[in-house]
Amino acid sequence: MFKSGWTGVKERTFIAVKPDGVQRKRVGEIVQRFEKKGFKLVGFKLLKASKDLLREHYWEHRNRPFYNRLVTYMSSGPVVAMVWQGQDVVKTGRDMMGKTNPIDSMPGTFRGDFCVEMGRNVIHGSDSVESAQREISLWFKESELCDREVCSNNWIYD
Ligand code: IDP
Repeated sequence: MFKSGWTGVKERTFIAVKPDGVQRKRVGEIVQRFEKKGFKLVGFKLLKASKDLLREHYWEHRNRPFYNRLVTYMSSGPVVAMVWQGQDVVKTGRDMMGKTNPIDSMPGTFRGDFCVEMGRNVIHGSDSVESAQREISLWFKESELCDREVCSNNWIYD
C-alpha cells in the first residue's frame, strides 16, 4: 500500500472542510492558512459525499457507537475536499487542525479556534501518510490532481 515518493516535498494529505465548516464559512481561512504555511494545493472540490463514500472513509470506526451519527453529520451538506502537498504536510496538517475534541485543542488550531464539540469539529485531516494515500484515492481520481512547479519553491525549501 505505502509507496515511496509520498514523502519529502511530494508528501500529500487529504483535508476536508466538514459540512459545519462549509456552512459556517471557514473554507477561505482554512485554505489561506495552508497556503500561508507554504503548502501546495493539488486537489480541490465541493461535493455532497454519499453515505457509501463516508462509510468507507470512516471504516476504521464502523464498530464505534458514534459511527452512524458521524456518517449522517458528514452527509448533511457539502464538504470541501482538498489535497495539500509539501514536506511533512501530514503531521503539520494534524498540528494545524488540533485534537479530535475541540476542548483539547489549542487556540491557533482550526478546532481550537472554530468549534466547541467533537460531533461538529469542522475539519478532517489524514492521520498518517498511509491513510492519506488511501483517502486521496477514495475521494479523488488521479486526473483531478494537479501537481506543478511553483515559482516560490526556492523560497520555501532549502
Ligand atoms: P480525527 O478526526 O481527529 O482524526 P477520529 O478519532 O478519526 O478523529 O474520529 C473521526 C471523527 O469522528 C472525529 O473528527 C469526530 O467528528 C467524530 N468522533 C470521534 N469520536 C467521537 C465521539 O466520541 N463522539 C462523537 N463524535 C466522535
